[in-house]
Amino acid sequence: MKLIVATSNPGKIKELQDYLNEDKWELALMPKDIEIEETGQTFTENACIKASGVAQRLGEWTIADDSGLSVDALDGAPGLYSARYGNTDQDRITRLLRELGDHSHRQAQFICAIAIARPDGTIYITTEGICQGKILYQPMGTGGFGYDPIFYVPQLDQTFAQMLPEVKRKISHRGQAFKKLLPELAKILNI
Ligand code: ITT
Repeated sequence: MKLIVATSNPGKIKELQDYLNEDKWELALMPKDIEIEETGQTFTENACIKASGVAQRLGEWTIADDSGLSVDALDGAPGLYSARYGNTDQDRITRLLRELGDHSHRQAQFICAIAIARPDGTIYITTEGICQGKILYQPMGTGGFGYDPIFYVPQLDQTFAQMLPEVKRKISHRGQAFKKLLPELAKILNI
């Protein structure tokens, strides 16, 4: 069955494809000229806005991901504004490290909301996943994307950018969201 992947973030495209390739989906990227304004107050609302908007325009099942990094000592910033925190991944990391400075409390959470919309734009399901970690004082690792080089997971003694992709895939916020989603995806394939 055809499923449109409604994101223009190359890092997310890669990870979403990795999760979904295990199923029998015919994945397609959304056309580059579709722009959807993220006006929601939560990650889940924004994931729904993106999935629903793209599904309606294309008349196809659509999956969208809204995610971000919430830093305790910055009162949850950048949070919903994680993508709008700077122009490039490098800018966003530099700004976050500057604003956090040498604050000793470095706890942070990555949050991921996934929404799947039916071809008529109505929402079929949403799930959310969270991954706890700490913000390093400087980036480490070259893998992954976005804020991965500064997000350290104490249990594995590695940043997301130092992990093998399959390890990040299992433990990340996106991995937690997909764990809840997979049984539902199987149901859609049988509709
Ligand atoms: P789309 O809306 O087109 O999907 P986006 O990059 O604008 O792309 P979001 O609004 O959801 O997506 O913003 C998410 C931000 O959080 C963005 O800056 C990402 O790089 C970052 N982010 C999300 N998941 C991440 C992950 O697993 N590792 C590192 N950074 C991540």
